[in-house]
Amino acid sequence: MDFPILNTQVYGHRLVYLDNAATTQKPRQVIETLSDYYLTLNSNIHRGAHYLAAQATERYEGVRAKVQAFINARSCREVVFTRGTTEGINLVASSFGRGLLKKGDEVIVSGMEHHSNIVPWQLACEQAGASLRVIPFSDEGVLDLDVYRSLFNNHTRLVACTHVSNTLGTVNPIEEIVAIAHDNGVPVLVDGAQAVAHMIVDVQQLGCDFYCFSGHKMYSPMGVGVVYGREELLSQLPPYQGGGEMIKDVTFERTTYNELPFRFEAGTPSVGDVLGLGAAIDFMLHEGIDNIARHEADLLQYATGRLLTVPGIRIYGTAPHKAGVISFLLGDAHPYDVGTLLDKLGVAVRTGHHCTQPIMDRYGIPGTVRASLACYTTRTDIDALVDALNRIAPMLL
Ligand code: 7TS
Repeated sequence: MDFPILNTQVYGHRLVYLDNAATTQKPRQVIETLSDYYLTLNSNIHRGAHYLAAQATERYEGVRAKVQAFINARSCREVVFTRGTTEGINLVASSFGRGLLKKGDEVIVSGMEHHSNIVPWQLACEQAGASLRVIPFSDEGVLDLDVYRSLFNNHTRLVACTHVSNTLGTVNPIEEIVAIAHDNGVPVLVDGAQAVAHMIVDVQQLGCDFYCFSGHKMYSPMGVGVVYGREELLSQLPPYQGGGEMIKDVTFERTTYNELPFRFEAGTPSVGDVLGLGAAIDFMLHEGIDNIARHEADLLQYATGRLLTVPGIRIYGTAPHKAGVISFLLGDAHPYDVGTLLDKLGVAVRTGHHCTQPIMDRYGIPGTVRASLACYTTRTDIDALVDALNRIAPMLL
């Protein structure tokens, strides 16, 4: 593994990067793929008659096939490139809202969603005259599936739920959540932003209808993401954005739309970033997703145990099935103060509400300090975090 940025020095300390839920760092082969693209291949895709355009198109479509295999979609038609999870959920919410939501309908979301899996649904509901229902969760950060079951009625049109909480680390039982929704004839969108870098994601096994994720949280460049959409459902949705590439024929009277997945890819995509995503998938497959998952599970257990030795610490998110995200508070200290002091010691964490304000309201706290893991995180990094916390705790408690 070669992540050049991890050799950075911060205020005279070795960088200890524990903000992987915000974005992961990039391995050398991803960075080189991106620069090689601009050095040797740059051209627009799907339209040029020339050599470079043909090469770039082939490579771009090659990554689509790679993504299809990576998440086990049935066909490349089910893989739409976006700019990230946020754009992906907006795409589905906007198209689904216009196509399939009516006045009085209901959309179920969980109480632990990132704002990007709440606000697009609020916007869609507002337009349609529909409303949101919310699945509550326990103090440990586990969704209440009994309440979830009781939320369904004849007006329920869609369930939107995160695979892994970016704040609590909870891995939600998506297969069960999908099975319950499907028993009620309702499709499910899964926000996979925090899952794809950490576990094998098989959309057919999960059974979900939509699955959205960002490349930049799985070692790829920023600016690329994916919507998986089950073909039967995706083909029923109206286009999200209008423009080049998404059409078959345009006259001033009438436009016919392109086939899947191009119908949802208006305009010039971020070709270099898509190729970078392909390199990131190669990197993950080379490392072995199971190996990554095992490494992070071991580290999560180690980190949780060590953090609990720090005086005054409280961990938020203690579900039995967690990914490598640890949110905590130190006594009554403001999370921002803890984060700032950790930074001065070279330890990069995120502080605040992590774009999950309803979770903070649920616990009655302003925010947390969050350490999040990746495949390159080591026990030495965790020790550095714990040592730094032990140094700053006396200043804050
Ligand atoms: N959904 C989840 C669960 C997320 O964690 C994030 C980003 C998003 C959606 C949005 O992804 P984007 O790539 O479109 O921005 N989460 C975080 C985070 O936890 N810290 O910074 C960004």
